[in-house]
Amino acid sequence: MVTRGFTGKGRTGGEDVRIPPGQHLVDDFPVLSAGPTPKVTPEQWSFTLKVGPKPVKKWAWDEFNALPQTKMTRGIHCVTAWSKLNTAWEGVLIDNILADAGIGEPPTPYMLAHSFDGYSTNVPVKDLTNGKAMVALRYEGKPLSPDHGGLARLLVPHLYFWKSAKWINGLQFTQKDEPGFWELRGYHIYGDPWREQRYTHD
Ligand SMILES: Nc1nc2c(c(=O)[nH]1)N[C@H]1C(S)=C(S)[C@@H](COP(=O)(O)O)O[C@H]1N2
Ligand SMILES: [Mo]
Repeated sequence: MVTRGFTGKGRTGGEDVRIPPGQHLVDDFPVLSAGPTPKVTPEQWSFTLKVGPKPVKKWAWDEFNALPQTKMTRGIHCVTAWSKLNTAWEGVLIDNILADAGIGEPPTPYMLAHSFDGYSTNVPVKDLTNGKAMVALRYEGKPLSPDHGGLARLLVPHLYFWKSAKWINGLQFTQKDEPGFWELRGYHIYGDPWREQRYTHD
């Protein structure tokens, strides 16, 4: 399978240069974590795809890195009101993870992302597929730093950045839209920055 994202073409590469309502631009890259940064070595790292409770495929670090890699340059929008445009990422599209697991039609409409720090977040499958999201392995040409989710993080750039789970270790198909860490603590179940879906009742 050949997939290709936007490859650093900046403003002609399909990047949306608007900023969602209530957001301001920052030049630095803030770190926001609910707890300490987990230490995960390549030897300890693995990624598990589950359908409900049932594991369907598990990749070791080397196996995961052998999957097709795609570049994606996008704006990111944190619910604490900072945005950053044209951030350049590289990693494995969720489409390519599902394809490698032999999953054609998604078995359920929702997914939960799980992380090494116990964090989780829910995203509809349609927001993860068709080139919309990836498990990012590189940022601005370099391996992800530990504070920003290295070795690997989810990147769902069109939703608020809490949906982009750092230190991801798996994706799970769920029958229902099951709230994750922040969604259980008052944040919006979907989190569209363009509609300012910050909190549960927004
Ligand atoms: N595993 C995990 N992922 C996480 C978080 C976290 O605490 N743990 N925080 C989320 C929040 S609220 C935001 S805004 C972004 C911040 O990512 P950054 O630290 O790379 O800016 O990560 C998200 N992913
Ligand atoms: Mo956040």
